[in-house]
Order: sequence, then C-alpha cells, then structure tokens
Amino acid sequence: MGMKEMRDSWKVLIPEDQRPTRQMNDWNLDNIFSVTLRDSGEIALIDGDSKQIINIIKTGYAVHISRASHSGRYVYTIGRDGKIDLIDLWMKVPDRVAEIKIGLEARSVETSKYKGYEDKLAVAGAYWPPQYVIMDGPTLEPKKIVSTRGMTVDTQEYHPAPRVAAIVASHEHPEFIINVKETGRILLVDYSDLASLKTTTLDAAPFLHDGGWDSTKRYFLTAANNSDKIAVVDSKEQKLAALIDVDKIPHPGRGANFVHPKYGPVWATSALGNENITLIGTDPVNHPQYAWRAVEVLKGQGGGSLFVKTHPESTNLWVDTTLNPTAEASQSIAVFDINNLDKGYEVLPIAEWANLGEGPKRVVQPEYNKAGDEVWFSVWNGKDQRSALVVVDDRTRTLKAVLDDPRLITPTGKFNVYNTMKDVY
Ligand code: DHE
Repeated sequence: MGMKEMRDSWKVLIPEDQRPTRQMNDWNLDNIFSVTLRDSGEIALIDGDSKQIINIIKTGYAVHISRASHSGRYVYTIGRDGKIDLIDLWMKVPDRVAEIKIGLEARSVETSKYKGYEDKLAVAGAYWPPQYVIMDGPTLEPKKIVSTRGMTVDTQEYHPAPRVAAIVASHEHPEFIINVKETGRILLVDYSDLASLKTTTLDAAPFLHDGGWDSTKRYFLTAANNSDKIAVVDSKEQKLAALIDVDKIPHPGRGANFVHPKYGPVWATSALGNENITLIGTDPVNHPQYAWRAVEVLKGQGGGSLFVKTHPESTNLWVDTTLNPTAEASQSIAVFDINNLDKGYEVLPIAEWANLGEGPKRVVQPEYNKAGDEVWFSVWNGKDQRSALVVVDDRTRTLKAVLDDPRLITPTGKFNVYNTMKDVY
C-alpha cells in the first residue's frame, strides 16, 4: 500500500475553507467522550455533562482508538481496517470532515503536539503493511510513508513485518514516538523536516505494545509484553532511561499516574498474566532512589486486566479485569484508595448495575470526565445483546448513571476530549 493507493482512498468531505471558523454548537467540547462502538464500526460522541448522545458516526471496521488534536477541535479515529476518520467538533453537529485508509490493518493514530506544530500533522501506524504514515493534520493528506522493516533488537535478525503499536506525540521536540512491536525498537521521528527525516532509534525490547506518559510528560513508559518489561523513554534527552522488569505481560493502556504516600510520583500498570499491579517510581529529581524501579506490587482481582486509571483530582485507582476467565472478575471493577493501598481493594459490581440481562458483559476501560469527579466504564456485551456505559461518582464510589441507549452497540474504549488532548491519566 503505497502513496498511490493511499491517495486513492483519501477523501476530504468538507474542505478546510468550508469548515466553521469558530465553534458552531453549544456543547462543552472539553467534556465530550468519543466512545468506540466496536462491532458496529462507529463511534458515539457523548456529552459528558448531560450524558446525551451528540452524534453516532460511521468509522472504520472495529474502530480501535480516538485521539484529540492539541486544540481539542479535531478527533481522529482509527479502525482495525486502517481507516482514519477525522471529526470536526466545531460543526453544528460534529461529524466527519476527511477520511483515508493508511493500511489494511492498524491500531494507532496521534497528532502533533509540539509548540508551533499544534493541530498541524497526524501520524498513523499500520500492523499491515509494516509502516507508518505522516499526514497533514486538518485534511489527512498523506505526506510521507516509512517502512518499519528491519532488524530485531535482541537477536539482530531481519524481521519482514514488524507492526506499529502505540504512538505518542512528544512535548519536548517536534517528534512522534513510535513503538515498533516485533523489532523491539522505539523510533523518535522528527517531523520538522519530512524531506530530510531524522529518526532516533532506541533499543528497547520485544514486543512493544501500549504505554503512556509520566505526570511530567517527559518520560514515556511502554510495555514490552513479550519480555515482561516496561521501557522508559526520556523524550527530552531522546534516549532510553530504563528497562524495568515486571511480571507478567504488562498491559498499561496509557497507565495511571499518582503520588504515592511513600515513593512519591509513580506510574501504574496492570497485567494480563497475573493479578499484579506494578507501581514504578517516576521522579528522578526528588525521589532518585525510587526512579525507574518497581517500588510496589499491588494484588488485584486477578489476571486478564487491560486498563488502570486515576486522575489528578482523585484518590482512587481503578483496575479492570476484562479478560479474566471468571464472570465475577470480568464483570466488576477493583478500586484502591491511593492513600491506603495496604487496605486492599473494594469491588464494584458494574455489570450488575447496568442490568442488561444475558451476555458476557465485560467491564472495560475506566475513563474520567474532565473534572475528575466521575469515572465511566463500558459494559461490553455481544453484538446482538444490550451493552451500556456506567458512570460512577468518583468520591462516593456509587452509581451515578447508566447509559443504555440501544445504539450503544459493543462500547469499549472511551476518550474524554480534554484528558486525551492533555494526556491526563
Ligand atoms: Fe487494543 C489501545 C492493539 C485488542 C481496546 N490496542 C491499543 C494500542 C494498540 C492496541 C497497539 C495502543 C494504541 C496507541 O496508543 O497508539 N488491541 C491491540 C491488539 O493488537 C489487540 C490485542 C488484538 C486485536 O485483535 O486488535 C487489541 N483492544 C483490543 C480489544 O479487544 C479491546 C479490549 C476492545 C476493542 O475495542 O477492540 C481493545 N485498545 C483498546 C483500547 C485502547 C487500545 C480502549 C486505548 C486505551 C487508552 O486508554 O488509550
């Protein structure tokens, strides 16, 4: 899939000069949630304040993630089929303004966030073909396609099809930070001059998957899930700061940042392979003895965890167990009090609260509203069964709302515009 095929798939549905020049609706854009409706190939835009559905938009097949542009005006979605849809939140009814297919299979999309490049560029990574593509941000016009084929970091053998996993946008340099899964290498791609592309290649470990920033947004912590390690990228110095052993098959999503009563700022990841929630010290300045070490391992409900979450305004740490083989764990959530981690966790019966009847009803991906006083969960059921979103009051840990509109088919990931654009997690 080269430039010709990509350009053939590229459509600007509303040219930039025909788009609004200011916000044309009354929604509180910062608190909109873009919700993946996995099996209907759609996303739902939901107003976090009123919990009303603003629009349901056809996107790529099994759409995977949404990312907000630096200003929060645009939302980019990517489907497993490699289709990106660009949504303009300034329209009277927010909707798609451009689309492109960047590959046959993909999972990641991100937008430029460095000073001077806000909302200017987008990048997407493909699982197949093994490549990433840099695009014009507001139109998705493809500018540069780069292959990820190359040597693996450990055995230094040629890998013909290394997939692109998580991508984040650096706040320290005009760079995209790109995980190449099978080679175990992290690319810092300088987008300031696409014709003379400078790339710093960091040796990490296979297979790189997902990850997120520490609270200062200088360090990117990412899982190498075939090596049971967390790699730490120092985005300022453009080098690897550490490779930390964790147990077993870490799966952080973007992770969770909070201030530990003893160890100072930490970043948390849960795991697929066991009940461990590993806390890693992230403050080399004031807590150097704990930095880049697994300082504490909490015991959660069990393995099969996909996502953890907290918020700077909260003292709760939420841990899902979506893929746990027992319904008890996969249909509920564990919540820890950050100031009393020794006390263990409380379990909230999220799926039961949704009252959906039959089905697997997997509880997945906690996501905060902008204020940090509500946390939203998806209750992910079969395609032909009823699913829901459950909103919990963060302070009291009690049920606040159930969103069970029949149009919410298989909701999974939810992306609050403000928290996503500011990397708050
Ligand atoms: Fe994901 C993030 C890949 C299955 C929900 N998922 C990611 C990222 C990657 C990835 C590389 C990081 C993107 C980034 O940050 O740029 N996911 C894969 C797979 O390869 C895998 C294991 C298998 C597959 O067939 O796709 C897979 N993922 C799933 C699911 O089954 C989930 C639970 C439900 C769904 O919607 O498909 C799922 N993945 C998510 C979510 C995120 C994600 C919600 C973003 C989390 C966040 O907070 O940023």
